Amino acid sequence: MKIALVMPPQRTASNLFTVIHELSQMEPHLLPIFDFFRSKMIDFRNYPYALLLLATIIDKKHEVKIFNFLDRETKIKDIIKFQPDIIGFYTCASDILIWVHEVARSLKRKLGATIIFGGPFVSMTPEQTLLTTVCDYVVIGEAELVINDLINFIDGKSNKLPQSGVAYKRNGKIVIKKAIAVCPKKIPIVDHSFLDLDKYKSIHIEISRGCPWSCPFCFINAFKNEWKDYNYRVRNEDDVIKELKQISNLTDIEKKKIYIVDSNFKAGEEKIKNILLKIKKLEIKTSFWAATDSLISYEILKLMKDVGFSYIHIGIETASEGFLGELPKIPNLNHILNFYKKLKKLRIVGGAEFVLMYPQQTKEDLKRLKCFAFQLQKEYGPIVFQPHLFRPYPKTLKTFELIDKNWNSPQSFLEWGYLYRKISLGKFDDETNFTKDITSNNLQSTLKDFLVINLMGMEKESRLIRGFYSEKRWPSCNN
Ligand code: B12
Ligand code: SF4
Repeated sequence: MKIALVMPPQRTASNLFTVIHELSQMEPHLLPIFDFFRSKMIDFRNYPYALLLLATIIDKKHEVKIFNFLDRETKIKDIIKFQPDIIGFYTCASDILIWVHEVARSLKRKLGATIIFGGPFVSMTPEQTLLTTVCDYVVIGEAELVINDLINFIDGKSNKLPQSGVAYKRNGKIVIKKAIAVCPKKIPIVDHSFLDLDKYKSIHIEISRGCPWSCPFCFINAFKNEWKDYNYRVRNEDDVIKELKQISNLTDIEKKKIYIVDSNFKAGEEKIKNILLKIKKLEIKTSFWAATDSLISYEILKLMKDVGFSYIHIGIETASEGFLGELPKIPNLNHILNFYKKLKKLRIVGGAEFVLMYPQQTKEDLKRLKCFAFQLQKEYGPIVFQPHLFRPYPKTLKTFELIDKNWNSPQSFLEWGYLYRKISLGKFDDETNFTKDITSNNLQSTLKDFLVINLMGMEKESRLIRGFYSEKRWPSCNN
């Protein structure tokens, strides 16, 4: 069979707000000038890792092709030319759901192919997805244990559908078979030769899956609510090493950046430590990048530095007591200060991700967060601050709380897409503003302040834009 795997584009709509937002994150990837910068330096947003993994595990008797719309060169007509029997779409909680809805419908009409959706969003909304899209099968959760049995069934080579991790319609009813978390040994050594690696500056690799924490707004929380054995797992050491060696055989790895896609690259530190020690022995002179949490030890960070990590980011999320109380991963703000202190000592650039427009967040909270960031930048920079906008993910604790407070959650796949589009375009009304205190204008001004705080960090690093900022801008933070 011919199988097309489709990675949707980064987003479907933009306006002045999205440009301000991306500038504040130091990633103005929608600005055409950034395209040049991105293709030459940081194209980490382009790599369709989940689809490479799928292409690796799908039985070799099938012809599989990846259509990666993240790279902006791929066109719908390329899929039509391929004439696939099955089309699999990646989905996540963003406005790309609108794109997936439209493109799947149009391709179903033109080609009559079987449509499969997978990825974190549909894993939490299988029923709604089957009822409100042209999708024939939803793969719930991790695809490793499911995909080949499902394809065999569609191909008519087997009359049994997988017994877990899939949802479909039968005789007018929706059948949902709950997912099973894959054991680390079953996570494959991904075959990166499905892509022309010379075209990419950043290559993705996975070392662990899941997260030991369960922050109430995160997709991990939804996964843990849905299936009991969704735990933190570290991949087999030798598999990781083989995958890295494979990459260095395929391309000049020393000219690449390796982005570790793990949600939290740290826990089970012993296993991670062994992997790091083995990577160190490979003596690859490349730059690694990963997300962790503030509890990581100096010893591991030091080892990461020796291995070649140049950028490590954590979710600082907030600087306010109330929100902090919901996050066991951050015992208190001192842990965050200490984390960046350690990075500074090791000369590793830090990243800080946090959430704006979180339910019940106030203007006062925004101010506290800005001052905290300013202090961090001044003392421990360069740090790249990345403000994210709160989006309710289906089946998380936070979303259940909103529903309890009478929020009308979207009732279809497309409605979720429109909700996320409104948020990313900065359109905050009764449906999208969960703070009740912060307006779109407050938010924009906060984003601009974070751009300045980020530029302060660049100045520390490059001394290029001296004078652009002034501490006078932050009188209340200097007391
Ligand atoms: C790398 C990454 C990106 C990259 C690359 C795009 C991508 N989607 O891979 C970039 C930077 C572009 C990106 C952008 C965004 N991302 Co992102 N991203 C990640 C990250 C860190 C790793 C993804 C990954 O490769 N995981 C490893 C693979 C193996 O796991 P997986 O993707 O879940 O795939 C497995 C299954 O889901 C399934 N599967 C996946 N796809 C498919 C498709 C089919 C057909 C089938 C059958 C099965 C299947 O099989 C795979 C193997 O088991 C995850 C967090 C995480 N650790 O997963 C966030 C994450 C996926 N991103 C997220 C979000 C919200 C976004 C953005 C909307 C952010 C923004 N505001 O712009 C955009 C959306 C753009 C887009 N088109 O995807 C959320 C999604 C939440 C949710 N509930 O849906 C996550 C979970 C982060 C988080 N903590 O909230 N992202
Ligand atoms: S620590 Fe990060 S990845 Fe883990 S549950 Fe919290 S937000 Fe999600």
